[in-house]
Amino acid sequence: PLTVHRKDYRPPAWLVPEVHLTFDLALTCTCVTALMTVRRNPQAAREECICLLGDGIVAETVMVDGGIATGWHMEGDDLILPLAQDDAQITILTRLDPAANTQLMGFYASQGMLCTQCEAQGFRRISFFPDRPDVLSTYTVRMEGSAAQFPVLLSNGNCVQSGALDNGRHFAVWHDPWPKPSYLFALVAGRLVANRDDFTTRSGRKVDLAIWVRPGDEAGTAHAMQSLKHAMAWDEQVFGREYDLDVFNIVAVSDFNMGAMENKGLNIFNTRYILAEPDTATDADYDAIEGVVGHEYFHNWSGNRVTCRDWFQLSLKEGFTVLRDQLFSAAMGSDAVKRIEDVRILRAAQFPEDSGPLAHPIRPDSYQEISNFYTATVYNKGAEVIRMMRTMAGEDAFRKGSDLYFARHDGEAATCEDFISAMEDGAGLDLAGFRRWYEQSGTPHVSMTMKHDSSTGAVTLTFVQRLSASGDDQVPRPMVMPMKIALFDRSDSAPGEFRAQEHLLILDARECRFRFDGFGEAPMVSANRGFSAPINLDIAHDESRLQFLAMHDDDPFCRYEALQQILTTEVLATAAQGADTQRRRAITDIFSFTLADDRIDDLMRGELMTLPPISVLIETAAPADPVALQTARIALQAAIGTACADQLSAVHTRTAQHRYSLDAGSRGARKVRNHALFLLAAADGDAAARLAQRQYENADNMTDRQGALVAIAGVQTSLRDTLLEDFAQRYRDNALVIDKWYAIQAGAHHPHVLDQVSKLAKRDDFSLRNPNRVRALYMAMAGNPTAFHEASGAGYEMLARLILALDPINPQTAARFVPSLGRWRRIEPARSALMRDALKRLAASSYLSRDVREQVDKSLG
Ligand code: BAL
Ligand code: ZN
Repeated sequence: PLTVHRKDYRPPAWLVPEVHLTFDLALTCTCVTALMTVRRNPQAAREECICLLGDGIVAETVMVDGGIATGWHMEGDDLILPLAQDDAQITILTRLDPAANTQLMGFYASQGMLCTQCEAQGFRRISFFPDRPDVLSTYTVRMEGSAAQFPVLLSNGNCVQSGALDNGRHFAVWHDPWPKPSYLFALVAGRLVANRDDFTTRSGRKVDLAIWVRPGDEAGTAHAMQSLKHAMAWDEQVFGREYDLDVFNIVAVSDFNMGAMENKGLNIFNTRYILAEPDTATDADYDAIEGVVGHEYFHNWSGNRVTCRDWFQLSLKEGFTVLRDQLFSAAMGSDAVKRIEDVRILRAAQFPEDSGPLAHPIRPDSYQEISNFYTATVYNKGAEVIRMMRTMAGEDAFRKGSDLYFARHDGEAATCEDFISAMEDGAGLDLAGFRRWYEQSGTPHVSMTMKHDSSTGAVTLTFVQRLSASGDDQVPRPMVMPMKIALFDRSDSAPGEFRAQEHLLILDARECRFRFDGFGEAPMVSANRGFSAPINLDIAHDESRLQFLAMHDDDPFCRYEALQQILTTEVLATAAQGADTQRRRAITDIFSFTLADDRIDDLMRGELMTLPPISVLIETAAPADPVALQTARIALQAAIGTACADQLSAVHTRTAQHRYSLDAGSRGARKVRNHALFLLAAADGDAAARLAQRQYENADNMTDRQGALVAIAGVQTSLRDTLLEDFAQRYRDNALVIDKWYAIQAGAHHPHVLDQVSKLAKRDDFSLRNPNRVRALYMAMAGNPTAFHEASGAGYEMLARLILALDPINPQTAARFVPSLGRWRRIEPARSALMRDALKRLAASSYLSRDVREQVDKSLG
């Protein structure tokens, strides 16, 4: 397969200032006429032909300036058309079968409606086009079709004309005045209903808002609408960004590869990030909706008004927009808890990617299939890198940098380098050494040691980076990073009150040393506060320091982190040589202290009741026995559940009194109630099963009901089947909730879990054509050590079979499952060999898509 390299970028030979598209809509045969005004690019080398990219489409007619074109030919999927002149009007007619488009890229049908997904390279599945993000055009789109079948016709921008036609047909014309790349084109046609509202921007523009869903789903759109309005106001206040069209439409679609898509003025969403009602959506679902609605809206500036020059720059829009959505969610809820959640995701998803065969810099240097680079590295590490700039600059200077970036590059296709330069000029930062974060993959390792001189009261902190070379750069250079620290002087603190001044240190050399004076006793160091740098920080082992910080650190992230480190050490020790009685006692003391600590709210308390995710444990233990780690993790939960049983039961009872609402107190109550139940269930399955049953039956919301079902799904009891069956019946008409039902069973710690996954895959309501359902079942299985790492290798085989079956249907989604097998280097030798065998069998398959091929080859390599 062809590898595309960042260094090979050339400006486009031809520009396309204007596009007129006409869609004659039908489910199995839609006719597309594309009229493009093309112009030679004076900035590029002259080319005698224009290359119009295609993917699996056929040109029925090709015209130039009104006459039938001759002399064009196909090169693979692409149409090569000779053009002697500097300007031309090209017309191309293609015919599409959206009902047969199972890849869900380009133009496809979903439950009777028609919709598009063009990022990254889907437009070329609709029409032949210079389908690259640095070709910006204004679009006018005319749609016509059956008024009964497609009563709603939407595209980007504003609707400028609509009306009835003969034979029960109708039409609409939409015009988007903002030049955009083809990946932001969108069209939706179908039987949809809208939740409508409006928003007035700070300069007085009234924007009509609509969230379009299938009839019957309207009630589930209120939270998404509220999130949208909050996002619009927040972006004005915090980033000075205002909306720029008179309408903003969102459409929810059931069959969707991604979470959502930021098409200009017409965002298309996976239903799971729009629909929420108390009975069907958990608090986490509500949070995710707020975050994703914000994310897509924020792209209107960071992505649409300023777009990417090429796909190597993906993190320019994604990293920045993830940071923007993280800051937005933090502002709407708990800053502390949001930061902890974001770091947990980074560690659970991105750190393993960065230490494995698919590691890449946030700005990759090459790819075979760009869809494979919509990764936690580009998104989440990308956000961390920009967050570090913000930490080093301070909020006000960072805002000046972002204002300069938007002002300089509005209407352009920019690069990561443009962003960095704007930050240097606008925020007054010197980012020369910092650029390395864009060039090098891998999570940096930093170790910190402290020296205390009791005669002078001086404390010296020494940070040493373990350096590695990467890519073309053979000379290891240190990363530059902000390191927030505080030194707690125990002798200086009132009982229960530990506060210390926070210092921002910049690490910019292999070894950095900092001196602080005035400490009679050796202080407790709280380092990397707020996770100011996305690194692995080793601090000389000192459990009493961690135990102190786990109870008293005033930085919520560091308090959580200290406890996670203690818990991780104990799980790893238990898996290797058995529990450490002394550490166990310290842990249960900390839990007991945490459960009674009235300085924190329940949302934070819930974080402190959470054990490290299994993927983090595997990553830390590597080479890991995942099943032993899972068993040890449950054993530690059981020990905590036993030692703190009375307090946990009291928490469960106290929180049952809360009335359902979305406020922090009520959400916090549900969070600690579920965590209390999980710990109690690990300790005494039968007793907790009865508690779970009561919680399930009394639930007036999905957080409580799902929590109870998750708890009971891991217990061997007849109540398990009763509640699972009740859940399936109760929610049989709600696909998103049935997805949860699939995931809970596939993710359960249960001896027959693989058999259950096989049975679930044979159900009538399971389909490889629906990515949400496939992910619900198989991502949960792949994340469950009991299933995936079953000693015979049956879990690996099951995943490999899924990949082969799904690949011809939906390669993009199929490729997403390969990295689970690619983690073989982090797993103990016997299982590691079985994982590699499964990959080898995939590699030997006679048909693999480019998507899966790239991931399999790299995973083996
Ligand atoms: N641009 C693809 C979906 C997203 O990141 O918003
Ligand atoms: Zn995005």
